[in-house]
Amino acid sequence: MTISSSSASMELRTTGQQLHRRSWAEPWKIKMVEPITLTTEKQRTAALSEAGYNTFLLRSEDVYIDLLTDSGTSAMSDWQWAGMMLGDEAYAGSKNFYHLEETVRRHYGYKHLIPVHQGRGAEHILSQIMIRPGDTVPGNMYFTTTRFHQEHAGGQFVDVVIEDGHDLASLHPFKGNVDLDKLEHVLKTAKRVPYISLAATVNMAGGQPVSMANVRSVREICARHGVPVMLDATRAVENAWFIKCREAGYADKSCAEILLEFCSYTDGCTMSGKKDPLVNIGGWLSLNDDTLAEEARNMVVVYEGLHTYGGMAGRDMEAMARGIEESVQDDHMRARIGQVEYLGGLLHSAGVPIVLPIGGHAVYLDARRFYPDMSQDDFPAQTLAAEIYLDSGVRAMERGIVSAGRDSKTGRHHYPKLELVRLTIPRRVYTQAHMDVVAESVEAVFLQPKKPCGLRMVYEPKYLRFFQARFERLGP
Ligand code: PM9
Repeated sequence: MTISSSSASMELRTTGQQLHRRSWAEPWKIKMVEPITLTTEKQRTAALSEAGYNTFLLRSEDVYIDLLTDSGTSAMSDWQWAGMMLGDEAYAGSKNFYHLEETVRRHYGYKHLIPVHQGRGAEHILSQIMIRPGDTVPGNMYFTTTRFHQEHAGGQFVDVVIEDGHDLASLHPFKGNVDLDKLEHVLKTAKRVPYISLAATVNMAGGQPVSMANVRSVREICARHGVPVMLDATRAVENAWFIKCREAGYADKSCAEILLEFCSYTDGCTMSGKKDPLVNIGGWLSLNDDTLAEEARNMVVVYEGLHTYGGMAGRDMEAMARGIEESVQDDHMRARIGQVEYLGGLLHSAGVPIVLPIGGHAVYLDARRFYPDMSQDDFPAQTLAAEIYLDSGVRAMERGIVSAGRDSKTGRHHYPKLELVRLTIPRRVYTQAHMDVVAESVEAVFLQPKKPCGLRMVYEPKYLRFFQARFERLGP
């Protein structure tokens, strides 16, 4: 197994046996543009202060290059936009629903499709129908909304990711893998485990993938214990690309084939259509079990909408069906992950501390190494995201102690090992030149001679605090 995956350039052996570097390019050209403007430092200082030093609270018109998230920020293709015009906006039984159902079955392989407005809608329904108070839900590292819904339903999340997933120095090619011993232990000792929550890729570990060998073993172990495997398939196509590039025996398979095999080891999935499937809104819950699917359909009408639209317009379902077809193309994935690697490569060669291997949807900065003297209680990653915005108008996202929130029982902060800032790349939106600008800004912040003192939280919302918390600067 090698760590090399798609790189910003590939090597071709010519007839003269000389090695020449050849670049890849995106498999699309630009038909419509959206202007963005660079603000002054004075404007950014005012905007950040008004936003309480939380990049989620900035107005997008005050942002130059928006790397807050890859969620719902993709550019749709002309084929997807054409599909929008074919929206069948019937309340019940829209033909776009049946197209989406058929597409999800063909590419993800699950029997039942319950549409929802976005990923957390699916997490809510899954948690409510499967988790009982006192249950334990093992997972390969927490995700904010996923853990929230598990705990809200009375469950307790237990992290069973391999130790490498928490280790910034590890170059393990599949840092998202489940530690099979930890999983066995939970399955043997917990009172009741409703399912294992398996994410591919693992967002909070740095967009790190899970290997096919690992999901196969997870399946075998869970089957022995009679416990279903529920996949967070939000970025499972990106995961498939990493398997193709890094796992023996998969180089000649397509992303689509790998995705289908991966999902075949799981019993259902939650999906935020705002990521891999290349749309601005939408999601679904898939289940193979008929009884569970019936329960989910009963519930979706209460919280999302009828079971043939689940909060989406017909045109949104059509755009998502078409987005899925485009997302599983190898050429798309090569360029998508190639762009993330391009940015990561620039930063790494400039000596900026990032999570390695470079992940699927984002480059993650190690905030502790930007500010080695800052206590985690002073929010280093939140501070770093604010400093990057001040420097250049680039918007990033905190993925450290603020995102980790508080223990629902003790009320104390969770102290995650990883204190990261995420530079998340929207799909098909920015060019390589934008990535150059981002890298220069982050490097400038890394080299700043005068370091900030950190932040103090002055408003903390009850749930998922990272979205709306407000801060003030410590020190001058
Ligand atoms: N992820 C992200 O920026 C959206 C905002 S942060 C909560 O990474 C996974 C792996 C996600 C995810 C959202 C959801 C929830 C579930 N699983 O945002 O509700 O990365 O569509 O999906 C964000 P929705």
